[in-house]
Amino acid sequence: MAKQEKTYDSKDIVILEGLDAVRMRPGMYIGTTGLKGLHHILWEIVDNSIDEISNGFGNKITVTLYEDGSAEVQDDGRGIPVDIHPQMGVSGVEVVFTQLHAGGKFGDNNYNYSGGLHGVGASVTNALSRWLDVTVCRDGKKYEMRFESIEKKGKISSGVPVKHLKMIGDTDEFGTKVRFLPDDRVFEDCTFSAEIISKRLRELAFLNKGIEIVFVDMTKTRNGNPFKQVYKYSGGLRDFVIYLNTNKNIENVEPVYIEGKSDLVEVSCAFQYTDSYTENVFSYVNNIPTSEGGTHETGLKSAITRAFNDMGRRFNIIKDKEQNLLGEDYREGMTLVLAIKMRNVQFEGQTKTKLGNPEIKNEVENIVYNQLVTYFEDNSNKNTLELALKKGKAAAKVREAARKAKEITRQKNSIESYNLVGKLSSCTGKTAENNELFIVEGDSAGGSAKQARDRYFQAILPLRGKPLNAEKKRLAQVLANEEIRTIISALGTGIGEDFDITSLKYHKVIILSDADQDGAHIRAILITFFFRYMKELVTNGHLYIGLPPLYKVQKKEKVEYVYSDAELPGVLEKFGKGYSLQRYKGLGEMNPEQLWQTTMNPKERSLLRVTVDDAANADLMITTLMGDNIEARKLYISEHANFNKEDSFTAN
Ligand code: TSJ
Repeated sequence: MAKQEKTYDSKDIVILEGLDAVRMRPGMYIGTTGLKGLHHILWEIVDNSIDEISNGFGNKITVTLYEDGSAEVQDDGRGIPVDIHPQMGVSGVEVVFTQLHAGGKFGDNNYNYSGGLHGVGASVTNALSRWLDVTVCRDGKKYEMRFESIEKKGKISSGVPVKHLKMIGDTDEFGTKVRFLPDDRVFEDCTFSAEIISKRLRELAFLNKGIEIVFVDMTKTRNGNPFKQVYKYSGGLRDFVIYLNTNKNIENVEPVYIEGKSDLVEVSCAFQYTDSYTENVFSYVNNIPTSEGGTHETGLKSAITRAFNDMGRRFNIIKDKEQNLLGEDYREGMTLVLAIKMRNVQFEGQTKTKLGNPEIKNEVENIVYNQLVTYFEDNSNKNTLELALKKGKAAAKVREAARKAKEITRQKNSIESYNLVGKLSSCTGKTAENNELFIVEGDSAGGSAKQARDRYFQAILPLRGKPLNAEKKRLAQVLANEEIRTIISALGTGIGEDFDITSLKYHKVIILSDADQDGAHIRAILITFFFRYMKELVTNGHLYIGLPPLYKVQKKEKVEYVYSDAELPGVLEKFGKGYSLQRYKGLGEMNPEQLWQTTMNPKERSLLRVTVDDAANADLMITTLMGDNIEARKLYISEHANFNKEDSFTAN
């Protein structure tokens, strides 16, 4: 924390201005005031407890949602310091909640690893809450403090101490408890999502081996008891990989697990082979997902490639005259998770989720390489090496064959010149940034969409059959599918190693399918394809889901479209008696004008952007929906009955 030499008199003013600035521009501190921002203020608090336990103090965190809309985080660490802070003249607790960036750094022995991208500290949570209560148990005593954001004469003062820190009794417990109510004057919707929270808590439990994380949702009861879930993984990333491969066919029973550290970095990683044809790599820095990868991931990949090639030669599985295999050969079918902890993180990339620190590549590479060599020198692990080499060789063979086949087809019938006549109705405008491609299920809806569109910037591609499920096929087979070829050709980007996002002709690619099971399946197939073979289309935020209405309610001239079952009762109530209700079973039932009005007109429509914030969960969902395990798929679909809006990897 920066040294501050304010006089006592000016202190209060400075503090209040600080927190009020957060309320004035919440976006600067938490990104958005939507669902993501709402959860961000919870993660700010959770991160503090994770740090405390990672530093060796305590082992359990409980997160609770209450019926009044508040959330609570409790840990069994040392408790926030309660003594008067020398420079500030107020208790440590007050400093933490009223000073921006005062995120738990009391001296140099306490690492603050989490916090990441917008690591702004607990004061931001306080600033954006109606009220916030803190309880600290420390050295035999229990303390309490309360903050509120109060409106006076039309002006809100944010996060003001209303009960100063007070010792309220004796205790033999240790720890910190923070409960807060997000401010509905700040957030569009103050309802926490149990799904978002439980997913992130599970991920944190995987990433922080051995920590017990309990999630209690008092707003949901089962047989009169609140919903409760305990996440605790003594295997850490080993357990994470097993979890990610839940619905896949695994090929080495025990994941390979590696841990090590240097002065600069702590590394852990785990991988396991499946019979899938794609690689799945997930990486984290200080518990933050790095979906764009970066230097740590590069180092890991070269360590694996080098170790496999070197050990393959040492055990004569790669013969002297044979060539080394490529990294991509070894990674086919591999689920790989990497997590590192380090200081002075530099994030870069489109979405600031790429690790930039150049020194980290070699650090990670050396640690992993040495450990892998040791691992494979052990005779009992030789099976895994043999499996890796066998799979790598098979993948290399296919790669070679595909390369040769491509050279031939390039000359004859390249994807780029694939015949689109009669399918794509392109738009006239030439600015890719403004252009939109609607991929529409079915010819009849496609026809309506063609009539309805604004032909200057909206292009329509109707899909006739079902596109091929890319999850179970290699690229070459995927490319044999006509629907897929049409899409690739329309986008202009090429595919696989030729993929070039800068040639994308439409910066919005919008999937428009019926709001039924079949439509959901087609949508899932398309998302899977883009996710597997055009990942940048997704990571750069170009992929969207169009949301057609489910109902039309009409009374005389008054018409309203309803987009979800949840909204329907409210709308009907508003109409009173004598309305007519139409349920749309498919896009085809709407005339062009209605389709334009409800689904295509940028001024009226709502789109869901497909994001991969949560790449690990997205992958699990895709393997659940598209993989071999039919029971798992049925269960998923029945639990997400209306997965129009509930896709775990879509958000606004
Ligand atoms: F940030 C916060 F206030 F919101 C918050 C902090 C919320 C929650 C739920 C827990 C915590 C927190 C802070 N848990 N544990 C700690 N630990 C400290 O702040 C702490 C304790 C002792 C010492 C020391 O040097 O003795 C240093 C620190 C940073």
